[in-house]
Amino acid sequence: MYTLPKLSYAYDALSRSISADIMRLHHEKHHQSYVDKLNAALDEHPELKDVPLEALLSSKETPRAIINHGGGHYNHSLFWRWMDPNGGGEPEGELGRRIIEKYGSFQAFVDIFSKEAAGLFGSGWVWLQPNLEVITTRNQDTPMLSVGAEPILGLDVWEHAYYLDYKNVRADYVKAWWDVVDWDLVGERLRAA
Ligand code: MN3
Repeated sequence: MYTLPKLSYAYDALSRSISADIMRLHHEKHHQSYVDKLNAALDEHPELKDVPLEALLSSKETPRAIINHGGGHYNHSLFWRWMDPNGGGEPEGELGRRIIEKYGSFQAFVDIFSKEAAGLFGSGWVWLQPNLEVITTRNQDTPMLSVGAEPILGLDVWEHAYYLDYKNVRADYVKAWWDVVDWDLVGERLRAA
Protein backbone atom coordinates (compact mmCIF):
# COMPACT_ATOMS: atom_id res chain seq x y z
CA MET A 1 0.00 0.00 0.00
CA TYR A 2 1.38 3.35 -1.00
CA THR A 3 0.55 6.35 1.21
CA LEU A 4 0.68 10.12 0.85
CA PRO A 5 4.01 11.42 2.23
CA LYS A 6 3.89 14.26 4.74
CA LEU A 7 5.46 17.58 3.78
CA SER A 8 8.44 18.75 5.84
CA TYR A 9 7.02 22.32 5.88
CA ALA A 10 3.62 24.00 6.30
CA TYR A 11 1.33 24.58 3.31
CA ASP A 12 1.97 28.34 3.55
CA ALA A 13 5.75 28.01 3.90
CA LEU A 14 6.44 28.56 0.18
CA SER A 15 3.88 31.32 -0.28
CA ARG A 16 6.41 33.74 -1.75
CA SER A 17 6.26 31.44 -4.81
CA ILE A 18 3.28 29.08 -4.37
CA SER A 19 0.23 29.86 -2.24
CA ALA A 20 -1.05 27.69 0.61
CA ASP A 21 -4.26 27.11 -1.41
CA ILE A 22 -2.33 25.51 -4.27
CA MET A 23 -0.03 23.53 -1.98
CA ARG A 24 -2.97 22.07 -0.03
CA LEU A 25 -5.03 21.21 -3.12
CA HIS A 26 -2.00 19.83 -4.98
CA HIS A 27 -0.87 17.66 -2.05
CA GLU A 28 -4.15 16.63 -0.39
CA LYS A 29 -6.23 16.12 -3.54
CA HIS A 30 -4.04 15.64 -6.63
CA HIS A 31 -1.21 13.66 -5.06
CA GLN A 32 -3.64 11.67 -2.86
CA SER A 33 -5.57 10.74 -5.99
CA TYR A 34 -2.41 9.36 -7.66
CA VAL A 35 -1.72 7.30 -4.52
CA ASP A 36 -5.28 5.93 -4.40
CA LYS A 37 -5.34 5.07 -8.10
CA LEU A 38 -1.86 3.50 -7.94
CA ASN A 39 -3.06 1.23 -5.11
CA ALA A 40 -6.22 0.39 -7.09
CA ALA A 41 -4.15 -0.41 -10.21
CA LEU A 42 -1.86 -2.69 -8.16
CA ASP A 43 -4.94 -4.52 -6.83
CA GLU A 44 -5.55 -5.47 -10.47
CA HIS A 45 -1.92 -6.67 -10.78
CA PRO A 46 -1.05 -8.27 -7.40
CA GLU A 47 2.07 -9.88 -8.94
CA LEU A 48 3.60 -6.36 -9.21
CA LYS A 49 2.94 -5.29 -5.60
CA ASP A 50 6.41 -6.26 -4.35
CA VAL A 51 8.30 -4.74 -7.28
CA PRO A 52 9.97 -1.44 -6.30
CA LEU A 53 8.17 1.56 -7.82
CA GLU A 54 11.34 2.81 -9.57
CA ALA A 55 11.63 -0.57 -11.35
CA LEU A 56 7.96 -0.55 -12.42
CA LEU A 57 8.35 2.98 -13.78
CA SER A 58 11.48 2.01 -15.73
CA SER A 59 9.78 -0.77 -17.71
CA LYS A 60 7.79 -0.36 -20.88
CA GLU A 61 6.03 -3.64 -19.95
CA THR A 62 4.34 -2.01 -16.94
CA PRO A 63 0.57 -1.46 -17.36
CA ARG A 64 -0.29 2.14 -18.32
CA ALA A 65 -2.41 2.78 -15.20
CA ILE A 66 0.63 2.02 -13.01
CA ILE A 67 2.93 4.18 -15.17
CA ASN A 68 0.44 7.06 -14.92
CA HIS A 69 -0.52 6.94 -11.24
CA GLY A 70 2.77 5.46 -10.03
CA GLY A 71 4.56 8.20 -11.96
CA GLY A 72 2.26 10.76 -10.36
CA HIS A 73 3.17 9.43 -6.91
CA TYR A 74 6.92 9.24 -7.64
CA ASN A 75 7.10 12.68 -9.29
CA HIS A 76 5.13 14.52 -6.60
CA SER A 77 6.93 12.78 -3.71
CA LEU A 78 10.16 14.27 -5.05
CA PHE A 79 8.64 17.60 -6.08
CA TRP A 80 7.70 18.46 -2.46
CA ARG A 81 11.24 17.67 -1.33
CA TRP A 82 12.84 19.72 -4.10
CA MET A 83 11.26 22.83 -2.55
CA ASP A 84 12.19 24.37 0.76
CA PRO A 85 11.27 27.58 2.61
CA ASN A 86 15.03 28.25 2.84
CA GLY A 87 15.61 27.40 -0.81
CA GLY A 88 16.53 29.55 -3.76
CA GLY A 89 19.85 31.15 -4.62
CA GLU A 90 22.43 29.23 -6.60
CA PRO A 91 23.88 25.74 -6.20
CA GLU A 92 27.31 25.48 -4.64
CA GLY A 93 30.01 22.82 -4.70
CA GLU A 94 30.27 20.21 -7.44
CA LEU A 95 26.73 20.83 -8.72
CA GLY A 96 27.28 24.56 -9.14
CA ARG A 97 30.67 24.00 -10.76
CA ARG A 98 29.36 21.40 -13.23
CA ILE A 99 26.33 23.50 -14.24
CA ILE A 100 28.64 26.42 -15.07
CA GLU A 101 30.98 24.04 -16.94
CA LYS A 102 28.09 22.77 -19.08
CA TYR A 103 26.00 25.91 -19.57
CA GLY A 104 28.50 28.74 -19.18
CA SER A 105 26.65 30.27 -16.24
CA PHE A 106 23.96 29.41 -13.72
CA GLN A 107 21.65 31.96 -15.37
CA ALA A 108 22.13 30.33 -18.79
CA PHE A 109 21.02 27.02 -17.28
CA VAL A 110 17.99 28.67 -15.62
CA ASP A 111 17.05 30.27 -18.96
CA ILE A 112 17.18 26.95 -20.84
CA PHE A 113 15.24 25.04 -18.16
CA SER A 114 12.65 27.86 -17.94
CA LYS A 115 12.23 27.95 -21.71
CA GLU A 116 11.55 24.20 -21.77
CA ALA A 117 9.03 24.65 -18.94
CA ALA A 118 7.21 27.50 -20.66
CA GLY A 119 7.24 25.75 -24.03
CA LEU A 120 6.09 22.26 -22.98
CA PHE A 121 2.74 21.72 -24.69
CA GLY A 122 -0.01 20.43 -22.44
CA SER A 123 0.77 18.71 -19.14
CA GLY A 124 4.12 17.38 -18.08
CA TRP A 125 7.38 17.84 -16.24
CA VAL A 126 10.79 19.39 -16.86
CA TRP A 127 13.80 17.55 -15.45
CA LEU A 128 17.48 17.99 -14.76
CA GLN A 129 19.21 14.64 -15.21
CA PRO A 130 22.44 13.39 -13.57
CA ASN A 131 24.30 14.14 -16.83
CA LEU A 132 22.97 17.71 -16.44
CA GLU A 133 20.80 17.47 -19.57
CA VAL A 134 17.40 19.20 -19.36
CA ILE A 135 14.59 16.96 -20.64
CA THR A 136 10.78 16.97 -20.55
CA THR A 137 8.20 14.22 -20.19
CA ARG A 138 4.47 14.21 -20.93
CA ASN A 139 1.76 13.66 -18.33
CA GLN A 140 3.24 11.75 -15.35
CA ASP A 141 5.86 9.81 -17.29
CA THR A 142 9.20 9.72 -15.48
CA PRO A 143 12.71 10.11 -16.94
CA MET A 144 13.35 6.46 -16.04
CA LEU A 145 10.91 5.43 -18.79
CA SER A 146 12.49 7.61 -21.50
CA VAL A 147 16.19 7.97 -20.63
CA GLY A 148 16.64 5.30 -17.95
CA ALA A 149 17.96 7.51 -15.14
CA GLU A 150 16.31 9.08 -12.10
CA PRO A 151 16.13 12.90 -12.16
CA ILE A 152 18.08 15.14 -9.79
CA LEU A 153 15.55 18.02 -10.10
CA GLY A 154 12.06 18.35 -11.57
CA LEU A 155 9.31 20.90 -12.07
CA ASP A 156 5.59 20.15 -12.37
CA VAL A 157 4.10 22.28 -15.16
CA TRP A 158 0.59 20.85 -15.09
CA GLU A 159 -1.96 23.67 -14.81
CA HIS A 160 -3.03 22.37 -11.38
CA ALA A 161 0.44 23.33 -10.12
CA TYR A 162 0.02 27.07 -10.79
CA TYR A 163 -3.38 28.08 -12.19
CA LEU A 164 -4.88 29.38 -8.92
CA ASP A 165 -1.92 31.76 -8.45
CA TYR A 166 -0.72 32.54 -11.96
CA LYS A 167 -3.76 31.79 -14.17
CA ASN A 168 -2.50 31.02 -17.69
CA VAL A 169 0.94 32.64 -17.20
CA ARG A 170 3.08 29.56 -16.64
CA ALA A 171 6.29 31.53 -17.14
CA ASP A 172 5.62 33.61 -13.98
CA TYR A 173 5.16 30.42 -11.95
CA VAL A 174 8.44 29.03 -13.28
CA LYS A 175 10.24 32.28 -12.48
CA ALA A 176 8.90 32.27 -8.90
CA TRP A 177 9.68 28.57 -8.40
CA TRP A 178 13.45 29.10 -8.65
CA ASP A 179 13.21 31.03 -5.39
CA VAL A 180 12.22 27.90 -3.42
CA VAL A 181 14.42 25.22 -5.04
CA ASP A 182 16.37 23.16 -2.49
CA TRP A 183 19.80 23.00 -4.14
CA ASP A 184 21.20 20.93 -1.27
CA LEU A 185 18.93 18.04 -2.23
CA VAL A 186 19.77 18.44 -5.93
CA GLY A 187 23.47 18.29 -5.08
CA GLU A 188 22.93 15.18 -2.92
CA ARG A 189 21.10 13.46 -5.76
CA LEU A 190 23.90 14.31 -8.20
CA ARG A 191 26.46 12.75 -5.83
CA ALA A 192 24.29 9.66 -5.32
CA ALA A 193 23.66 9.13 -9.06
MN1 MN3 B 1 1.01 17.98 -9.98
